[in-house]
Amino acid sequence: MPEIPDLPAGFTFGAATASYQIEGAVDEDGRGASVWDTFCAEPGRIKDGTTGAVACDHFHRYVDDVALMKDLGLDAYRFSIAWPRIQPSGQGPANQVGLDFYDRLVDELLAAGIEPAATLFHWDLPQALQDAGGWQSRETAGRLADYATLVGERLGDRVTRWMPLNEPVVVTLLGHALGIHAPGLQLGFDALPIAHHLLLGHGLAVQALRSAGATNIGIASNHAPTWPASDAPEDREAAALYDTIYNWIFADPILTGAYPDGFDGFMPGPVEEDLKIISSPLDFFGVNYYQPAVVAAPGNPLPGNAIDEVGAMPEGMPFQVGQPRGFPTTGFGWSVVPDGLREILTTFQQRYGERLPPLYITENGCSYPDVVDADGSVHDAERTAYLGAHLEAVRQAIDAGVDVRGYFVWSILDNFEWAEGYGERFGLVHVDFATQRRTPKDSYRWLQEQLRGRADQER
Ligand code: GBH
Repeated sequence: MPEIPDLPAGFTFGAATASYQIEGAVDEDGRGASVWDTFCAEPGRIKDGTTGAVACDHFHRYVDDVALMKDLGLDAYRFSIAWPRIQPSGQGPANQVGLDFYDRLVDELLAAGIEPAATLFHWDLPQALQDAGGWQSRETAGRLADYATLVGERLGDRVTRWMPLNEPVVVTLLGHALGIHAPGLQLGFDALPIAHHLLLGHGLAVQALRSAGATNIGIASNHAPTWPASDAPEDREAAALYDTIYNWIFADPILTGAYPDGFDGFMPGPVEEDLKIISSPLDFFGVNYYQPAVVAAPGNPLPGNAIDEVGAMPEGMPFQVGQPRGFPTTGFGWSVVPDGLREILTTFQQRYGERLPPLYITENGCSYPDVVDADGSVHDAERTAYLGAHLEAVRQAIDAGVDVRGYFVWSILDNFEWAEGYGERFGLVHVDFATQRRTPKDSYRWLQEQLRGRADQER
């Protein structure tokens, strides 16, 4: 069994989820439709044909779920607020009953001694806003800010960390360039303006949250160290381009107020003015990490494990993307490369230096097919090893001088894994979706023991 490495006193241990992946109750308390309800209803979009209509039924079971988190010993819990519960048609006054759910959840967490960390947009855009152009429209950025004001006013006194956006790169790339996620558009490079509108929405929402009295504001942004498939100059060039598009067109404008060279020209609107908003100061920057990307020039060999996204890259792209070979893979087929986490954290430190606020790992985790034994136990030794190794990578980054303040496991519960449906299980707790029975896995027991050990030490 691995041990959690020594991490600074006050280091935050949390777990993360997202509304559409766990809540269910899609028609309750006035919730409007989201783009994911629509997407799931389209044949062929979700691997197993499922939807998030019930998911973990967390909307009704949040009290039990918070009890599981408390028992585990978490310091913090990152959840997302379903925008269509707060504004069923995407704009206008708050649906108070919709807000009530999060009010109850936040109070339950606080009573359990767990700090609530809220994401505002974890991909469930109100369908009415999509009908009006979604993230292709600049207006949507302003709508995010209005929504931020409503939740900030209601929950700003109790939520201890805020993230307006989850993974703008994934919304841009999978949602609008490749069409694997809602709203299922395949715009290729014409998706770049989506990135700008998301970033503008982020900046406006940061300002709106502050005006509403919320404090401690950041982002949860997906990042992948990007490795050329070979030393050939064309592979290095292709990798540098993908690195810019995947990582730096999102992080640079937020942290430096400028797009990487040459990208301003692809962005719509008064870009210089917008960048001032986009770079509104943050209290922390959250990195979601899963695995590095390996990139080759078109036509060159790409030695890597195939992943869906690779197959989905349209013809004529200036790069081919895979993931590193020679590493173990998760049940999902994702390469397990803990050192990639150390690498991306130190890259952030080197790239931004003094301008970098404290970092959090806002997501990291893995999916394996669970086997539930007759006695109800789930022996997920791979997950325990995965978490131990990634925490060790965090410690190495800290030793190298990076200010990392916390780590959130994805996820506390098995849940609706987007286009994969229920086939991929990321939880520390097994969910039997037929009965909604929750079973803590061995990795949960391991983490519980480790966190207890830490708490005793800090006493
Ligand atoms: C996160 O996304 C989400 O925030 C969360 O909702 C989700 O359940 C969780 O992770 C697990 O999937 O084509 O090079 O990007 C993760 C985003 C995007 C990371 C696809 C892995 C594959 C390689 N993922 N990516 S690449």
